[in-house]
Amino acid sequence: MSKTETGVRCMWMRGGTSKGGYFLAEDLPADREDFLLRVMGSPDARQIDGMGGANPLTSKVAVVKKSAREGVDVDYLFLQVFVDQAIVTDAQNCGNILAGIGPFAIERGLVPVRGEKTEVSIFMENTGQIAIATIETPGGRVTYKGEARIDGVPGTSAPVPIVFADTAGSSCGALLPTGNAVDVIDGVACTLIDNGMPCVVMRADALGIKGTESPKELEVNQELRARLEAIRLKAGPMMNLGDVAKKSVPKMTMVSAPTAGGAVSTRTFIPHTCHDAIGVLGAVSVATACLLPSGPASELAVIPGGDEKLLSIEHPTGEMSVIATIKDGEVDRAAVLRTARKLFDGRVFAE
Ligand code: NQM
Repeated sequence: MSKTETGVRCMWMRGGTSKGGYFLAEDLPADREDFLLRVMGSPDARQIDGMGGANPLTSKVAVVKKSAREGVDVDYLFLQVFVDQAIVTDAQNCGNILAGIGPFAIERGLVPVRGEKTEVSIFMENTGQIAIATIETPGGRVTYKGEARIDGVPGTSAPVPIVFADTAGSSCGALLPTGNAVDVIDGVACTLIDNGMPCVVMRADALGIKGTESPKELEVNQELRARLEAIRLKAGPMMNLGDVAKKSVPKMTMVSAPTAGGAVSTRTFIPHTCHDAIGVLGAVSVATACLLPSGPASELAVIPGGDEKLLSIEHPTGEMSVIATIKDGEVDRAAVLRTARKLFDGRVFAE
């Protein structure tokens, strides 16, 4: 019997504000793409015949294996399964699904418990960088229970702090792939930036919106969507990403002045659905744009003093705190707090 018939071992997890299927690389069948489309129920706007939740944030996959790299525990490949198109892409990373990798790796026996807390070093295959996640492992077992709260998720869970270093130019080759803090595309001043996630950062008012609208309001604004997509298709090649028509990057973030005491307010298309919050590495990239000497984000941002800056990136359902450490005038490392939860462990079928 084939793996599609016998089912494939899989853990379904919430990672940060995303949700998806976590697989060991060795468990996946050879026709990975067809299999994952079938598992999620894509292409179909409702994903009615699969596990996907009819939103890019709930149609995600993590593929994990023990790492052969010196000093690294596991390799993590992120796959975005499009909802309404037959596309499975590794062209982006995901810092939310990343939050579940440590617990998953410990539960599957890839990483031993190292004390009351277990540090897991994760090589992110999509972009070639390392993240360090700290997992709560009291009494020798992963716990998902705890008091940490993140916006966009009800209730509290065990904290999963994650530290990133060397994320600049993860997909674009340089933090500022055009060498400029500002490029003008279709008359709109844009910062084309990649500190872990390729993003186009623009002022909301340059696109005729206030920046405080709800994602639903923005999603029905056809004129805005058309302008954003036209800018995105031009920005892709400028960011060394090539033709991005069928890619989920760059993300399109519109910034406005903070309204809740944070550093800046954001609304982000990822890239065709408006995010209810903001991606993790998207937030790190936008926080970095706030710290540039010029550009749409830095001219609006309220920046705290010191070399360890807590930047609260406001989004439609709250905020994401990014702690940016500055060295020689540039962002050297970034840290975020996430949580994760095991939802289901079993076999998934794709017959
Ligand atoms: O930017 C959404 C998410 C993400 C990706 C997206 C992410 C990140 O919220 O690191 O986490 O931008 O596709 O899960």
